[in-house]
Amino acid sequence: MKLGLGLYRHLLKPEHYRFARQAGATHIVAHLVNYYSAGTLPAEQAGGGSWGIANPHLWTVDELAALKADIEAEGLKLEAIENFDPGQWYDILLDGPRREEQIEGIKTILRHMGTVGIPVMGYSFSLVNVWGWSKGPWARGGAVATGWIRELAPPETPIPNGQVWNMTYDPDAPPGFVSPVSPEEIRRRFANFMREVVPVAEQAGVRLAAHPADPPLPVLRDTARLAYRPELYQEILDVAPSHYNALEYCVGTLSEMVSDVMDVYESTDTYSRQGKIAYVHLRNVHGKVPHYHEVFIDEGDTDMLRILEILYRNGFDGVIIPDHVPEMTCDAPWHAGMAHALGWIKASIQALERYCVR
Ligand SMILES: [Mn+2]
Repeated sequence: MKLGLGLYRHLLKPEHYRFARQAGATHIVAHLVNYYSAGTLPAEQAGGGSWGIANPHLWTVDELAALKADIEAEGLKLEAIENFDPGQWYDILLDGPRREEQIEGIKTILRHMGTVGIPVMGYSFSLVNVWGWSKGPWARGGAVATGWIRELAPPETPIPNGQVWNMTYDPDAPPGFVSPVSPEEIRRRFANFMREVVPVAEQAGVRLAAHPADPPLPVLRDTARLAYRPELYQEILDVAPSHYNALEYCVGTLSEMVSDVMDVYESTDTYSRQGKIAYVHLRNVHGKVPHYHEVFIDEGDTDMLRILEILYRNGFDGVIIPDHVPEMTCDAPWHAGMAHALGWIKASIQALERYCVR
């Protein structure tokens, strides 16, 4: 099992690569979307409005190769790109008039990634993306963390026209809202998308890796969501069975799910046993939707060492990154929070490799 660090676009700089390496990471997961984030989103940004302007630009071979070279120059490997830009695929999500053109765009991106040698593309097939988070001093010692608490979320308005994934792709869109999307309809859109792009992912040698619905609610802002219970993750895999149709396995989101079929440990066993986990987001939480908040990795409801042991015993050999982390009280809250999580994961991997027989 390998330790990685996820970096938002504004953090893709040599000093953050060096920070990752110093903390013992060997791999980077890079976000190229230009959403605001300093590790966690401020509540006012998470709750409403737009996070920014979506960008339809298709990442070129040269751009991706330069990113990879910069990361390798600091002694690390680029494991994955995380998230398509809403500008690249809004009409795939919305089933709009530019869908065919944008499907070709997604295929182009996958081919470019294959050419450069980036093994994984993480994505989240959702119209809403994350929404309605709040922040509070909810982690150990009053560290500020993200949560989803129904009473603290803003009124659940539909998605305004011209927006998807909390970002604006058309500032001149007419007033009004995106039409409601049923569970059958979101499944249909997803299945059609996967049937077209998975063969290209196979040719390119790039694994598509699906994030579950975050927060894991069945419907948000009038739009149905895909994997909001652990057992529904299987539907994502079964739509287009392939090694290249895999999971961006988010332990925190799975811990937040309400299910009487499968808990987070059974889920981790089920999907790692199938070899379907491309990489892991590791974070701990307290509570479940619609009332949970994030905490430090070594507190909260989920026994993270047990999760890592299941992954290890099932032969998972991919990258594990901390997800968002609580902000520690100091001059560098994000760095301290990340360093704490990275150190904890690194020590746990070392302990499993030394003491756990598989
Ligand atoms: Mn996640």
